[in-house]
Amino acid sequence: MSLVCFPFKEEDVSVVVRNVECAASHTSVAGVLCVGFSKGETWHAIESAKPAIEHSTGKPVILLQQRRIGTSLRGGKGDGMNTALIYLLDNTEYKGLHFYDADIVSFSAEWISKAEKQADLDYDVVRHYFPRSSTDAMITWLVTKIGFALLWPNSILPVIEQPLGGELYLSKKAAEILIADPRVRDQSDWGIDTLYTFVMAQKGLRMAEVYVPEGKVHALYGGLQDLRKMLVECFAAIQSLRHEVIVAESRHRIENPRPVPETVKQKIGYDIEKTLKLLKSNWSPRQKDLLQQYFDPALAKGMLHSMEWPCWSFADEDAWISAYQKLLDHFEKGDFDWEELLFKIWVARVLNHTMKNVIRGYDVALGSLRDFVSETQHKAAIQLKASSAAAANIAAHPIASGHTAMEGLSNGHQSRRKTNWSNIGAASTVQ
Ligand SMILES: Nc1nc2c(ncn2[C@@H]2O[C@H](COP(=O)(O)OP(=O)(O)O)[C@@H](O)[C@H]2O)c(=O)[nH]1
Ligand SMILES: [Mg+2]
Repeated sequence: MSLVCFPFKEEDVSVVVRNVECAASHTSVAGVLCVGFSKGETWHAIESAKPAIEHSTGKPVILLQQRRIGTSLRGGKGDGMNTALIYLLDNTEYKGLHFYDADIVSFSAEWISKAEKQADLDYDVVRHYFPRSSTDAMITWLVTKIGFALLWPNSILPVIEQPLGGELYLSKKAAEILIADPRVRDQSDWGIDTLYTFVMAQKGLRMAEVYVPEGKVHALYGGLQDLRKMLVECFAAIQSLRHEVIVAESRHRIENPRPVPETVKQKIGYDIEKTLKLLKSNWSPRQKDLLQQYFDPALAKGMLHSMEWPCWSFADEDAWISAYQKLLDHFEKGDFDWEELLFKIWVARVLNHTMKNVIRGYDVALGSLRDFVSETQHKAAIQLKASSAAAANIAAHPIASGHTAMEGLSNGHQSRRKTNWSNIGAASTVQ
C-alpha cells in the first residue's frame, strides 16, 4: 500500500479537500500526507475535513508543515517534497509515495491506479504526462527540455515528456536515493522537479511514463510575469548541474499519447497583451552592458529595439540556443539584472514561438517544439561524439600533441560543453 502526498501552499480549499478524500478512498492507498508551506487557510480547511475523511475511509490523513531542509536557497516546494520523502522513509508501512499537486481540478482515482499498475512491474519511478496547450509549459520546453538536450543528449533526460511534472510515484528505493543526495536536499525551491528528474537519470532508475488523456486542469497563472520566479529557479537548477556527467543507462517505458482534446488545443496559455509590456519594463544601463558584452549582436540589437516597441522576430530557435549557452556560463541567480535579462530573452522567445508557430495551428506548434528539442539533442550528441574522438586522439598521442593523457581527457570533457556547437548557434543567428 502506498502513501499519497499533496504539497500545498494556498489553493482553492474545496479542490484540495476533494482531492485528499479521493486519494484516501483508493484501495491501493494506506494514508494521505498533506505537506503545507504554512498554517494558512488551506491548512485549516484540511484540518477541519480530516476527521470525516479518516472516519469514512479508515485511512489516516497526516498534516505536516514543511521542514527547512535546504540550507542555501529559498524554502519552497522543494522543502515540501523532501519533507514527504523523509516521512515516507521514517514510516516503514508504505511501499512507495505518490505526489500530486493539490490544485488539480481533474484529479481522479484513475491517476493513482495508472501509477500503481506500473509500480506493480517494479518501476522505481512512474511519471504522469498530459496533453498540453501549445502556449503552455514554456519553462519545460525552453529551459528544461532544451537544457537536458544540450547538456546530456545521450541520456534519457531529453525524451522525458514532462520533466517538471509534479505528478509522480516513487518507490521506497527511489525515495532513498533522492533524499540521500545532498544536491536534492539543498534544492528547496521550484528547482526540485529538475533535481529529482536529473538524479533519477543519473542513478539509472527504472522509469515509466503514463498518459492521462483528460489533461491536468489546475489553477492558472495570469501573464508570464507570474512565472518569473519559477523560470529563474528552474534555469538556475540546470545551471548548477551543467558540469555533471551521466553514464548510467535507465530503463524507460512510455505509454503512447492519444488525440488531444479540443479544449486543450484551443486554450491560450498566457495573456499576450500583458506580456508585450514585459519587454519594455525594468531596463537598467547594466542590462544593456551585459547584453552587449556577452550575447550575439543580433540578439542584443533585437532586445534593445524591444525597449522601444515590442519585437520578437530575432528570438528564433538558434538565437535561444546561443543565448542559453551564454546564460549557462554567466548567469548569476540573485543578481536582478541577470534575472531580468534571462526573463526578457525568454519572453521574447515565447512570443516568437507564439507568433511564428502557434499561429499556424496546434499540430504545427507542438511539432516545432518537439523538433526544436530533438534537433538540439542531435547536434549536441554529434558535438559530443566529435570532442570525445578528439580527446581519445590526444590521449593516444600525448607526446606528439604536447598534452598528457590526463590533460587531453579533461580538456576534451570541458570543451564539449562549448566550442563549435555554440559557434553553430552564433553563426546562424547573425545571418
Ligand atoms: N509545501 C509546499 N507546496 C507548495 C509550495 N509552492 C507551491 N506548492 C504547491 O505545489 C503544487 C504546484 O504548485 P503550482 O503553483 O500549482 O505550480 P504549477 O502547477 O506548476 O503552476 C501546488 O499544490 C501548490 O500548492 C511550497 O512552497 N511548499
Ligand atoms: Mg498548478
